Amino acid sequence: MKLLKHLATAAAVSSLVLGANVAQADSKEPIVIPTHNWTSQITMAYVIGGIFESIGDNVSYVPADSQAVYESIRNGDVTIGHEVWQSTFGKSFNNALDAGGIIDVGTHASATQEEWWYPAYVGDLCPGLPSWEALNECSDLFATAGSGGQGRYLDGPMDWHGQETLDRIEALDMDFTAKFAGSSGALWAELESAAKDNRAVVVFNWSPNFTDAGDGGSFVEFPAYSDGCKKSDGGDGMCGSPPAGWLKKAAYYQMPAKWPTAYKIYNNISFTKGDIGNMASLVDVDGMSHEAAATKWLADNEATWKSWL
Ligand code: TMO
Repeated sequence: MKLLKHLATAAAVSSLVLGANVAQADSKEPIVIPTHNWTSQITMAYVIGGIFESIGDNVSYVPADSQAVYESIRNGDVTIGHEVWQSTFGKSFNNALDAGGIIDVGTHASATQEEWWYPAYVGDLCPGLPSWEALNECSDLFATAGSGGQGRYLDGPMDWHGQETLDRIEALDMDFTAKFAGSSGALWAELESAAKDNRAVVVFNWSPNFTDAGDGGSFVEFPAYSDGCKKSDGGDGMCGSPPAGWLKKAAYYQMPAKWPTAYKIYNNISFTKGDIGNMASLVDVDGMSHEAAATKWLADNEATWKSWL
């Protein structure tokens, strides 16, 4: 009887405490943040890691495949996915959502575009651009040694698009071949080499990116995207990618229970087009390391990120 009363009191006290909303402290286990193969994502990993460390949490970084990572988040091997680009990763992310174990933590302020892209001077070489039909009529300008007389499109690394580009070229019956770049750096090296010779070039690119500033360039305009138009989604493949795609944040479903304060902050985090372009530019234009770029971004934007705490 006395024990029961005691228990009842303890329960009353603990419900009082819960009612007062005293938050559970974050786990000291590291929050695992993935790094992929493009600049803003890696810099942003260190920016977000720095924000979590500012509240006393621990973080670790793990290089991860940009498609397989959603399965790793679902399993808890990786805690967050902070740049889920609609066109390139939407399918892997949605598959993980359907399977369970991953949370959609909302979108960044920035919209995204991922598409075939050419530098501004190429518009003078092929005046019908940005239409894809005009590009196709100029295909011989884009031929390289080894492209068999067809135009050559330099796609991103294979883990980004798989067969999608080849499907599109075939569906639209284009006079182009695709080559996969070994890294995003190979895309920028090709742009630089082509510009030196005033040579026509078309590569995969995206926005926000460092190329939003500078000499400029444009995305090729393909037939409009609609849900399901890609071949891999069951469509005919005769379409471009979304002109204003979303950029989402993903998290392991146990993050809110295990790191409640970090999760609340993560929920508030929202980067703009300017923020993300800057994270890329500090590395790809200014030549900083990703870590140094993140440190600089945090120092220059304290008012922004402290408002998320
Ligand atoms: C996912 N990416 C930004 C490389 O298109």
